[in-house]
Amino acid sequence: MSITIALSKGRIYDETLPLLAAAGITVAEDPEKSRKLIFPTNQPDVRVVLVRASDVPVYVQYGGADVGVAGLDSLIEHGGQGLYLPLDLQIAQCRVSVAVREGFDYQAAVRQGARLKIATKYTSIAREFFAKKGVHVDMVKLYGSMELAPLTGMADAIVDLVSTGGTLKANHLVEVERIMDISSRLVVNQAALKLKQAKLRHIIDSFAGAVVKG
Ligand code: PRT
Ligand code: MG
Repeated sequence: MSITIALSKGRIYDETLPLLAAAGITVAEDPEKSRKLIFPTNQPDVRVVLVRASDVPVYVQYGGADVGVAGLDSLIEHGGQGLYLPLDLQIAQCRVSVAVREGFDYQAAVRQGARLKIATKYTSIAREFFAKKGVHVDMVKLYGSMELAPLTGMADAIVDLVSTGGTLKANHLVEVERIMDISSRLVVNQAALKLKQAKLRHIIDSFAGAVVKG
């Protein structure tokens, strides 16, 4: 029984490579230089598939992959059904924050009972956060370039991932509230864990031993 590992290109792939190495797995080809979606590894029974970051939980849930690496943001939006999350890998760290246009009076806008127009890809996280604050929100779902929404008057605020803050700054936006810290998790299909226990345990244990705490 072979193992399929779902990863996304970019920071998650890059930061997962050392963890794969700890499990004795090396990918034969550099995915950044290829248009392929399936990559063999040095182990004949292990392969890596590359999917969109937000699709990793979906592939693992439905058994398209046995195991994957996904940001907590993607996992919360997905809902986590059918997934076992044994490890915080401490990689691809960032935070989910609220940001507004420079000069926008956020504190006045979120006074109790107010209405706020939010643009975000992270509608579940945003909805729960503002519900707890008692602020009514009109949600505009976007799939990228959230920063543009307040600049064009389409929204009062955005809820987005922030890492260095450089993207907000370049677009004259300011971070006004931090909602939660984000890192990536190892995601395992619950049925696969039973059927392919030895191989998946090896991956989980090797990853656990290689996590850099911080
Ligand atoms: O890009 P795509 O639409 O395919 O999907 P994605 O953006 O979800 O995937 P990807 O590969 O960009 O990110 C994968 C995961 O990395 C996310 O789900 C997060 O868990 C994590 N991560 C860590 C980040 C960042 N840091 C990050 N900075 N994901 C995205 N960003 C973006 C952010 O959305 C914003 O546009 O980078 C920009 C802000 O960065 P700073 O450094 O300018 O603040
Ligand atoms: Mg991205």
